[in-house]
Amino acid sequence: MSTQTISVPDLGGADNVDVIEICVAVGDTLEAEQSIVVLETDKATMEVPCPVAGKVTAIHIADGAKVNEGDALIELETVAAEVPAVEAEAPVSKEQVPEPAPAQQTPTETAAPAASSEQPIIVPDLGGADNVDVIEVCVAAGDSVAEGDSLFVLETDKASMEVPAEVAGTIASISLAEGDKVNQGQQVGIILAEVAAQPAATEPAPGAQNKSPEADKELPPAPTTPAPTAELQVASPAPKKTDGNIYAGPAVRQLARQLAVDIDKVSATGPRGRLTKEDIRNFAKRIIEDVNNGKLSGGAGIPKIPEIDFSQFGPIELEPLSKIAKITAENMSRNWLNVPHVTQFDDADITELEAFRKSMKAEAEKRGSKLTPLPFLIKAVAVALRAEPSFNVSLHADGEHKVKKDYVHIGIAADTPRGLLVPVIRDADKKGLWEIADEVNELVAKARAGKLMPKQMQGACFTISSLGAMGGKGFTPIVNAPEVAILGVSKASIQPVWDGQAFQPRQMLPLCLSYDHRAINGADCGRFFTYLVAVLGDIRRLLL
Ligand code: CAO
Repeated sequence: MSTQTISVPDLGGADNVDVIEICVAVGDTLEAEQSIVVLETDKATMEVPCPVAGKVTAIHIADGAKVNEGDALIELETVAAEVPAVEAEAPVSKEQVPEPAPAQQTPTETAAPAASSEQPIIVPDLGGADNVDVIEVCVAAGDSVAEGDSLFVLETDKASMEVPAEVAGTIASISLAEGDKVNQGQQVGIILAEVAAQPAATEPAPGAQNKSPEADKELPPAPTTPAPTAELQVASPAPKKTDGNIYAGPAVRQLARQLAVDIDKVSATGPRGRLTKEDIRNFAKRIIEDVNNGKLSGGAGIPKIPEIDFSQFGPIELEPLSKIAKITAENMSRNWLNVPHVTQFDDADITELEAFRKSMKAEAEKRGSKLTPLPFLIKAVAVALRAEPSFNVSLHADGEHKVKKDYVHIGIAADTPRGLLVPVIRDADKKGLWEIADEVNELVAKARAGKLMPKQMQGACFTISSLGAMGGKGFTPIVNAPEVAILGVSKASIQPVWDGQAFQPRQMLPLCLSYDHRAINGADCGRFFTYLVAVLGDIRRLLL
């Protein structure tokens, strides 16, 4: 047994390289080639594998530290006979990490591209790795690229690398897709080079761009420089972050793939905005928790509505959505996707109700009030909720319980200049029609003046959405979860109603009752709705 110090290998001239992940802990038993740390420069990430098997007895670096070639990484207790000259040999996978293309390390100046400005896009030297995964294609035919812009990203088990454009120009073709596998020397596209802008283009490296696959075979043997050098050099001289704006090392990507996590959606907490394995695990954990808590259900995987440039069809103007409109849109989508809706329709005969209401008009004016059909509806719904309490519930977030409510608060959908607001009439079952009418008028006026307090919009058991003043024969309102039902009110009109002997002209009010079928079944709805229609048909029942 002896103790060996494993140090940072040749970094190809890069200084102060970030340690983005330490893959081992004291006491770990490592196999040869097992990753010790992940390092990252602006241009590439790399894993440093352990050259020999052994047991970690000390770690000399911390996550986020900066290291240089030769810095001690770990102490390893090894069997003496197996120990190679650890620091002399680069502790890097020789197969999987791309090795440098010598000419890329020292680009040579050449003349501008010749008459034909077509430049093939060639897979560069991959250090002997075969069938390397294309994990991202950053360009499409027709795209303009600057010299050094990333064209595509490759990944082996140990490293990821961005392949840059050797010349500025336009992508004439790119025959790559995410998930393809490529090999060194393979032509994968063509760039139409900007001839004038290329007075001194970089000579394509042997084994890199502008070179036929055959030419690769004549390459000098891969230098003994360790793979990290290769990777750092092969990467783009002016790289973009991969995956949108996210840096993610190969180990992190691999974990993300295993957990089916889309790394574009994960917030990075690592140094310089880098994703860590912990970020991926936390993201996956949060999703699982949300699913278990019922916060995340339907909606996942629903294809997005495509973005369209409407100006191609005619003149347009962009108007920002108000905050209320955005919240409403979010709530509507959430409720629409989560709640299995059923909407039942019926007409209430409000002939007598209307006769009574009209008879009270003068008195209402005297009181400085206004009596529309709405206060009658609020009162009737409140009474019906008491009579049929199966509607006065919410589903508990734990998915195991119903919350039965011993209070009756009714929300009123109000159209305001800022958007839809729903003030709440508290304890509507205990209030008289005048009180309800006054409260509605006051709350709606406040809503339209933007003066409603959040508390005045909370706690509703049930919502009424009245479009009666505007018209329409019926609609299917969306339940305002966690409430379980909503009443839509359309425009009353005189209809011929058969009384058994003749048609009578009756004032009929079309009603639409949407309910959450998880909480309420059809029979409950039938009872509640019949009761409500009966109360509206004979408002003396409000007294019972
Ligand atoms: N049938 C026929 N006439 C009706 C009616 C009905 N169902 N409901 C109201 N009316 C009449 C009223 O009686 C009033 O006429 P009079 O002054 O002659 O009595 C007139 O229409 C205007 O009423 P109103 O709109 O001022 O008052 P309201 O109490 O009926 O409604 C409010 C108040 C706040 C609900 C309503 O103004 C509103 O904003 N409605 C829109 C709700 C909405 O946007 N819902 C959609 C939400 S998404 O599901």
